[in-house]
Amino acid sequence: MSGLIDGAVGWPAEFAAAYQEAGYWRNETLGELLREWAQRYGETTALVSGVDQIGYRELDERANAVAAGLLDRGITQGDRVVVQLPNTATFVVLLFALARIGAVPVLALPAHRRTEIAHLAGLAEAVGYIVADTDRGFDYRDLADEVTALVPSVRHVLVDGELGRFGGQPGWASLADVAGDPTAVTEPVDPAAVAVLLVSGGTTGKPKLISRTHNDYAYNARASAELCGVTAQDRYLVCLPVAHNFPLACPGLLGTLGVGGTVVLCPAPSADVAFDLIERERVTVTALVPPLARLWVEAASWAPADLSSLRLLQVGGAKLDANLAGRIPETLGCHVQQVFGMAEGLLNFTRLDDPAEVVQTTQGRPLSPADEIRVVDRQGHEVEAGAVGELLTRGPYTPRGYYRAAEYNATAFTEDGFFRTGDLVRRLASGNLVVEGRVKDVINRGGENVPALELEEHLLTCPGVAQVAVVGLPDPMLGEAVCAAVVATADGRPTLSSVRTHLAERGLAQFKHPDRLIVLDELPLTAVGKINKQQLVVRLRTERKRAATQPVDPLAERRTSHS
Ligand code: OOB
Repeated sequence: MSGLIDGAVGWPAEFAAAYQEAGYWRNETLGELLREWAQRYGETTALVSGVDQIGYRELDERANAVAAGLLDRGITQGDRVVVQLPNTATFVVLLFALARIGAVPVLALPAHRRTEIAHLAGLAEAVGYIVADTDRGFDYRDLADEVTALVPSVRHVLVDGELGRFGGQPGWASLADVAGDPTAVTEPVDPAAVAVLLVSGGTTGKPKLISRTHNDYAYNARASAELCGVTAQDRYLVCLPVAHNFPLACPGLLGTLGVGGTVVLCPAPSADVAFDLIERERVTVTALVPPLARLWVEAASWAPADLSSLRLLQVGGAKLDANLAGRIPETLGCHVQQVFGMAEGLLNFTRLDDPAEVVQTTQGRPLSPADEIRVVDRQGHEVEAGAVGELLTRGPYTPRGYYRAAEYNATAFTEDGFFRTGDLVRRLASGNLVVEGRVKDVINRGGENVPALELEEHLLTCPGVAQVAVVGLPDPMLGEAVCAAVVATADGRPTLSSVRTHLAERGLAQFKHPDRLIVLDELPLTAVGKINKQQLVVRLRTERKRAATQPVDPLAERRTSHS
């Protein structure tokens, strides 16, 4: 048994004891849980992945064999291994195989590339890197080759599929050859030890890692499943990348397996692929980010599919527009649930029996009775009821620090262990939270503060605007100018003057109106599919520079129209 890995921050003993006492933590590891589920649910289908159907017992056996194979290769308790796999059964087998030997997966997303993977592997001093051979036209073996050159701690590269030109290279193996005698897997794993390292969703700076223990993550999944009423009859579709906390454990894959349901792995979140699977596999629950929810709603109106099995669509990861929330039940024929969560822990959900107004206009309330919430002003004092402030939190599944980030933790957490989420919220009398933006997502326009989310919500009501992201761009006069990047509706032609007129009619103060409006075909997205403002700013700045040096660029004109 070993405690937390070096660099992970746990809970103070008195809190740990209280969480145990209250039954949130049950001294269980993910590896043992799968064994229990296999005993309980036996031949029931646990996973559907392509043409494969895998029962609980078989999943357990596969995880055992791979666990033994990893041990044979010298991967052992406390070792970190970067796992970067698409939504396949292999991901699930590895998650449990690593859990069984107490090794810790660093859950990278398929969209990550050299910069992110080398950073994460280096930060975690990973000993291994597990990839698919190729996926969606990208060769992950070439990436692994680059990463091993950059991060010397990575000694093992395990490939799901063909080794190709790397066959015979020391340290490289095909996962098909990673199997051993399961009786070799004997060393117990500490439930208080780290089960997974999640990648932070923050869009500023380098990604950080969040250590989640077996105890806390098992609770996260179990309590979420209970809140969502997930049972053995449910069939959960993993559309978002499975390595993201939302589809993995909120309740996602782990929550569904815990109750004996079936998890269907979807290779891509697009409506055409997902709708076919929903119809064929009679999917009942799934989770999306708002940009995908919008695409699904649009697709359902022109490409009818049989989605009658779907009972619940969870939407989270970024603010869901109330109007779109209202359209989901009528177009997709299911309940909608808002989920405001974070890899750092805290999860808020609207409840299944909440009135439509709460479901459409709030981001829900905390999952656990032990979640502690504070809404504070810049000085750290609690704001008046209903006022906007920064959300601080601590609780049984919110760790007390980022992994290996002592200096950053000193400001990211209060002295008494509350995590400063950086999210601006209002807490309603009902306890529900309304997200009002990010602390740092405020544009300083000539000394006046323009909260980006507030303006975005107004802009979404303008005729012709389908999607929007508001960012600040450097400006010699104002310091920062307010720039709205919009995607137009099929028949819409929004211009700077049309939206300014509309915003004035809505009574929005003039200083909050955009200084520039740029119409784009699409907005850049993050690895999990949220709008990526960091990338948008880079793109807008580069285009502006190019426009300044090359007055006529017909191609750029065609791609984007500035008004
Ligand atoms: C989820 O996790 P992350 O770690 O990718 O991102 C967390 C951040 C939050 O701090 C917040 O700024 C934003 O994403 N966010 C939302 C939101 N859900 C997340 N902002 C507004 N409304 C929402 N509903 O994104 C995540 C993790 C677990 C479950 C769901 C989402």
